Amino acid sequence: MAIRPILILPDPRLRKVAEPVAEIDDTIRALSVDMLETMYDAPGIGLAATQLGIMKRIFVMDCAPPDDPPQPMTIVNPEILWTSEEPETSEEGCLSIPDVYEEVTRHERVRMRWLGLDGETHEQEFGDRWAVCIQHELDHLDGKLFIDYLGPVKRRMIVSKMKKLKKERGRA
Ligand code: GNR
Ligand code: NI
Repeated sequence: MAIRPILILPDPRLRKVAEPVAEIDDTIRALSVDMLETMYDAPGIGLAATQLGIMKRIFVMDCAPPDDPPQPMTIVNPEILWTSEEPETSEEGCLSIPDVYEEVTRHERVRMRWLGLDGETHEQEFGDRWAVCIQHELDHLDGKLFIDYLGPVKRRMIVSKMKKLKKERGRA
């Protein structure tokens, strides 16, 4: 098990489209363990392989409320089958854009099909934070970030801030 470094914006790898996973093997199982460990350490409620520079369609999430037992999930080759008409706006953050939080409007509920680590196809409807997290992570697998939903002025300000942060971290 290992905590792996998370890519920070701007990084061209965060803009790449990830490739489907051909089969669940030991490499994928080991990656899933590292991704969950990295996510909990951060801490975050989700993490896409793209954020570790691995261009595979896999993400992990645990959106259980803080006082509830953990509910880690590993999602491989996700497909959105249905989204609710109702929009829902909530504040989002991203481990690849540290300390930036902005309101984003997404679908309130989603129905997703995915491949589990058990090798089985799963299908389930999600709401609340799970629905937000799924849409955020799926965007990562397609090279999208939540700042893409903001206006150009705000987006450019955030990119400048992250360039500065990376420079400071590099010097430290
Ligand atoms: O930890 C995270 N919190 C979060 C809060 C609101 C909406 C989305 C997220 S996902 C984020 C972790 C992350 O960057 N996943 O890609
Ligand atoms: Ni993110």
